[in-house]
Amino acid sequence: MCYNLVLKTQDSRLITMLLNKSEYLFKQAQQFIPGGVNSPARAFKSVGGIPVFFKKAKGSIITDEDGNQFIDYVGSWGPMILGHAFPAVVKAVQDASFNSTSFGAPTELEIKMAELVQQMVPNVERVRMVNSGTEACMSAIRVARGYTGKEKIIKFEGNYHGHADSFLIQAGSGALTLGKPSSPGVTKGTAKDTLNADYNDLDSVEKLLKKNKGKVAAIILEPVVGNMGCIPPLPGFLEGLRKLCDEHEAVLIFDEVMTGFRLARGGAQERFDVWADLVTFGKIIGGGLPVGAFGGKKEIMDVIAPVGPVYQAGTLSGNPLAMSAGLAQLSTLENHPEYYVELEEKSDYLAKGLQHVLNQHGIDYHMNREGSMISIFFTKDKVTGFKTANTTDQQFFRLFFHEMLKRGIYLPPSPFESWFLATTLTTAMLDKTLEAAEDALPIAKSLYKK
Ligand code: KE4
Repeated sequence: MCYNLVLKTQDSRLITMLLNKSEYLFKQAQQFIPGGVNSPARAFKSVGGIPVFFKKAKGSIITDEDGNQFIDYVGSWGPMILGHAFPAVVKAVQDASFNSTSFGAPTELEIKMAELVQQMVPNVERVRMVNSGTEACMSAIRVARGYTGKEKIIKFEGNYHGHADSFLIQAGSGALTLGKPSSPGVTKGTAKDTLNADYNDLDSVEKLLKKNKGKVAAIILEPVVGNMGCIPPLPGFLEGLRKLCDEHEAVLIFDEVMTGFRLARGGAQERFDVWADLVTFGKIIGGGLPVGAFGGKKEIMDVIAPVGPVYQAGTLSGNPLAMSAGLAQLSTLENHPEYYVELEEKSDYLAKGLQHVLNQHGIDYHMNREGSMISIFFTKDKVTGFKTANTTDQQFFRLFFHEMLKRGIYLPPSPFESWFLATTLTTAMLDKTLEAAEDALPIAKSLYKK
């Protein structure tokens, strides 16, 4: 259904434009919201065109405002591991909402959530709920600074830990997508305490540690990167960071906002058997509602108010609605370990199918997959870090993205984002995705301008 829009122009001529609803809504949105979006990652800036406005979703099918349906590989950027509108999550939110949506006071639900997180991730001896991954990560580095009395942090170029000032220096995700990995507005005073190493390069970390001897409070990383596109750790990388943190008395922080409860019930820590000092969570832990969390060793976490002097707070932290949604999702994952086996099989099926299609069409590509996180980089290089991720052909990605969108496949609108699979993807949906790729790739090739 096209959406008739009557626009008034300065000379009072009326222009009737046949626009689809997303185009109309995008024009409307830009009159009230910067860039028409509440997060730049949704703006389609790197792929061009109009961001699709969605009105509903169920399982792995998402429906836009014109009623067009898509197979969803964004999944709200990770939370929807059980698919959209998962019945137990919906019921939990409905039931909780009748008892008020927030008290600003402690509830039993928060204890249940903390207990379940500890059960699934055993080295989280203490955990604090917050409202986003950004809050979780910024709180974790404050705790590390408060605990060690040191000021510098080491992060990795192209890793994204949310939009707190300390992280917006050579960041990934939307910052990288927009070609602005370092943001104006971050003061020199802040930036000087953020050191950037190269992902999968232990030497670059050791150099920074030696150059800043005794000054590094923490090393924070995505144990499997999703925000440069999916980039897994090379063998020994995580183990090497663990060793360096022990040697230099720095806090090792795994940002598992994406990987937590996705790569295994115990996240990347369990999958790679490398255990950080602090871990941050988001996305899946909230079942799609605004929840973040950070936790780890009691000795470290007890520096936080009201136990210790490091201040951290939040009006809506641990609110009953978000806790109910998160508990419904996490307990389903905890009680159904077979879901992780199923996700692995579906991801392997999709990856192998895509590789077959890409090879058939003689496309230069490198595919990274870790569990249900997948990315295709259109490059001859093996993508293991920021530099090689940036060799991806962004024009070809743009063409591929839109040809897939036309065929009802909704991929993350950026070459620097991971695809996320859900348990609700059926073989038929995976096959439809492969058929779409079969059509889309030669067309993208034909449209590509060298
Ligand atoms: P939020 O503040 O967006 O909840 O979480 C920040 C964050 C922290 N750490 C990791 C590893 C993350 O992936 C994120 C957020 N991820 C992006 C997607 N790449 C969120 C999408 C967006 O910004 O709209």
